[in-house]
Amino acid sequence: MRFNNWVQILAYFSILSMFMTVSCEEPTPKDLGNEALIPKPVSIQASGSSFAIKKNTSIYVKGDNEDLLKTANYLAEVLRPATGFPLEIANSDTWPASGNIYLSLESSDAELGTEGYQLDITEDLVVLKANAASGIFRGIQTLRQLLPASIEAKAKQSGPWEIASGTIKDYPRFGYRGAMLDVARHFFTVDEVKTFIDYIASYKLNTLHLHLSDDQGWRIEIKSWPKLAEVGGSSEVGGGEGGFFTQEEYKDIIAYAADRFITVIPEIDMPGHTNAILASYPELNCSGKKPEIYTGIEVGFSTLCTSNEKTYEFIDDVIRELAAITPGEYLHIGGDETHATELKDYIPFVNRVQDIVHKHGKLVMGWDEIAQATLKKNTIAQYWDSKENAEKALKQNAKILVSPAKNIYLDMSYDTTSKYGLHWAAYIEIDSSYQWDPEALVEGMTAENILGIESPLWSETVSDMNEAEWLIFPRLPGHAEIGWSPRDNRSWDEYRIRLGRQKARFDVLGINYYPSKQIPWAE
Ligand code: NGO
Repeated sequence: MRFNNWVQILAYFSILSMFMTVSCEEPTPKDLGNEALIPKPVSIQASGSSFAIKKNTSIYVKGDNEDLLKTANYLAEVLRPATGFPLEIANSDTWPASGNIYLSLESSDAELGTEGYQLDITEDLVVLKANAASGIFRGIQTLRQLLPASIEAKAKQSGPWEIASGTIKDYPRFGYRGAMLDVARHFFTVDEVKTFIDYIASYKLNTLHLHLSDDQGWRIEIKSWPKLAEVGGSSEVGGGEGGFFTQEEYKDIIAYAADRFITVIPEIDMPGHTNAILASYPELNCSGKKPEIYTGIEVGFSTLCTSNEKTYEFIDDVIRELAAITPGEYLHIGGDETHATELKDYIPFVNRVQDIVHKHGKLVMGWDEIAQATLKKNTIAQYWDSKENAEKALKQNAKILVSPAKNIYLDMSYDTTSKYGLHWAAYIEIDSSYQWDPEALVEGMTAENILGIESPLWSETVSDMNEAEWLIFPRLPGHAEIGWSPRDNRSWDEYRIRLGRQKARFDVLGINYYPSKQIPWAE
């Protein structure tokens, strides 16, 4: 190109700069198919462009469904800190103008069920549709992961806040996707439990199992047996001060979880794992003697006195109070490792406790040992160790919650150098925590009789959430994918890259994750 004078040169550059300004307004091309989403959605169709959240973007909600409005508020709260935008919420029965986000419960797609969603992202709009607010909530987690990791920051960041365009249709493989937190071996505060809830919510889990009692501590206020909290709550592994949740605090945890479409299942472990109960009420011990408070990590040495009627009065009171403050349908009765209870006493005990739980309007869940008893209708056996027990449960037509220790226990160390964790079941590196399938573990245990999967975090070796994070991350995202994504869509070689790209998110959230050498962590 030749310019004959300065006027021509100026004209050329001013036209060029005008063009460049306009092209900056053009949507950035982006590939939805290349986003590092975990769990991996059922189907993704990329359309090569993007939507940008800007300062005047609003969140429109169709209809006046209260739960839907809650999800809109949740989304706004997720987006406001980092964007610094107001993200107002408005009601609209028609599609909003360009530049906005639209949440609607009019999906008319039965395949999505109650937790599935469809996300349609164009240059103009983000439309998130589902059959229920729980589906919208799960879809919001996808939207979060489609934004830059800095969206997770608590203070304003520079953006831009672009989301790759296309369509995602997504729904879970299993209806139950849970995690368990052992607040008994070490006590975790309400805020720490809420942090855990936020972590599991971000990977689309829907159940929090709280292990509320064990030899080392009792963690829930029971008004009719006050010494449980006073005495039983005063200890933990290693001799720390322990703690317990008041019933009000417990309700607060439940409400926080419910806002994230997560159900809480409380566990009172019995007849074993009961030293803290016996130290609070020695009359429940067959010897009548008060045992020493226990702060070690052995298992299988304690038992409630199964032949004493007082034991069943005690259980009735505890279950009654707990059922009254627990909206979910299940109560977990433990039942594991009862080496101090004879089988002839254990079986009638489990049968009777199931009746007590039913009397108070709840269904029963228990560790796989309970399958040695007669499982009542709808009782769930949680398979953690014994295939034989899982088979016994299947023979009784019970459903199984899949939590095999050697695959999914979050408290297993990664390798011999791990600073936290136990290794009685296995060392579980990221590859082995991801490369297994719930339907390939026990003969006859298939999708029809699997309730879902759950990742237990036992807390013998971790005393607060920061330490726990090192065991949770980065294994939990892989478990979430096993529970949510179609089996045939999963491959370790591809997953490890996606996981590596979550690093920026872990960093922004300040998560103390284990930087496994198996993962290509993306800078
Ligand atoms: C076992 C045991 C727990 C331990 C855990 C440690 C079950 C169901 N009972 O799992 O008491 O804390 O292992 O990994």
